[in-house]
This record gives sequence, C-alpha cells and structure tokens, in this order.
Amino acid sequence: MSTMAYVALGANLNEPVQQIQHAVLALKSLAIDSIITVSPLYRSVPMGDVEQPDFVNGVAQFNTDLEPLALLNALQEIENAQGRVREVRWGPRTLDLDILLYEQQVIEEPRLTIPHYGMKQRSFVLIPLADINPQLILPCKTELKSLITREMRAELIQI
Ligand code: A4P
Ligand code: MG
Repeated sequence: MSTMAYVALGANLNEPVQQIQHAVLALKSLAIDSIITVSPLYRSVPMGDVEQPDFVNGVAQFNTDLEPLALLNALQEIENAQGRVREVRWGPRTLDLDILLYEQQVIEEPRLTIPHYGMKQRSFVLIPLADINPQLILPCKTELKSLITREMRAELIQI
C-alpha cells in the first residue's frame, strides 16, 4: 500500500537552488516509480530572529511505501548527505526536508508531528503546496486555499 506524502524543501546555504534540485533527485529514490511532482521554487525572507541569508523554498509530492518514521529517517539521511549541520534551531541550513502531510494521517510522536506544526502559518509552505494541489483539504478539514492571504502572496518571489 502506498501513501501520498508532501515534503517541504528549504535551503539557504551553498547554492540553495542547486541544493533543492539535488534533493529532488534524491527524493525520487523514495517515490514509487520515481514519480514526483515539484512546485515552483520561491525566494523567501527568513522567518525567525536568526540573521541569515534568504531561503529558497518549495514543496514536493510523491507516493511512497515508506512508513512515516522510515520516511523521516530517509529525509534526514538526504539532509546529512547534503552537508546539513544542526547548530542553531531555525538557523541557516544547506537543506531542510520536513514532512508536511502523510495522506490524511495525524501523527504525534516524539520525533514526528504530522501535519507539520508550522505549516498553516507559513507562506513558503502554503503557496507551493497550493501550486501542486489547489483543492487540498487538510486533516483538520480546513481548505488550504482559505489559509493563504494577500500578505502571504506578497512575501514570496517565484524563482
Ligand atoms: N520533526 C517533527 N515533526 C517533523 C516533521 N513533520 N518533519 C522533528 C520533519 N521533522 C520533524 O528538525 C528538528 C526535529 O523535528 C527533527 O529531528 C525531527 O525529529 P530539524 O530539521 O533538525 O531542525 P530545524 O529545522 O531547525 O527545526 P524545526 O523546528 O523543524 O524548524 P522549521 O520549522 O523547519 O523551521 N524561513 C524561511 N523563509 N524558510 C524556511 O524554510 N525554515 C526554518 C526552520 C526557519 N526559518 C525559515 C525556514
Ligand atoms: Mg526541519
């Protein structure tokens, strides 16, 4: 049984666009038949108080037969392979891969919260997600579209 997953991609160090493109190739290896849909990429101002370069953000969608924790492990391996060093929380990174949605499942485990805890407030997640699936309804029954404000659209520049 395969499950549809949405993964957020973010990078703001060492050629961020190339980091994302490289990550997309790696994600194909987790996808059934290597089929993956990738949103347009956006440049976004860093959220949070850490002084750091702008981010490149996007979202990928694919079907996988990995269970949620196995998917998280696989994503962390890809982050590590691309030189991710964890120093400051919310600090700069070569690559961040967060699981946004795993079908309509709600998961609350020590290492894994799905839907991703911050997704409903983040322009750089909601807008690329809506590019892929404008009709998406979240597990809490909220329509994705209803969360996207005019201010959020003004925050992002498509690359
Ligand atoms: N974890 C729990 N749930 C999940 C999930 N759904 N997907 C745990 C992935 N990981 C999940 O993550 C810390 C731990 O979260 C993991 O070990 C995993 O077990 P991390 O990637 O090591 O650290 P982090 O990313 O610094 O922390 P966090 O809280 O995930 O940060 P965020 O929320 O990812 O925010 N500004 C812009 N413009 N664009 C960005 O992409 N990203 C961040 C980081 C800050 N500012 C940003 C952006
Ligand atoms: Mg993260």
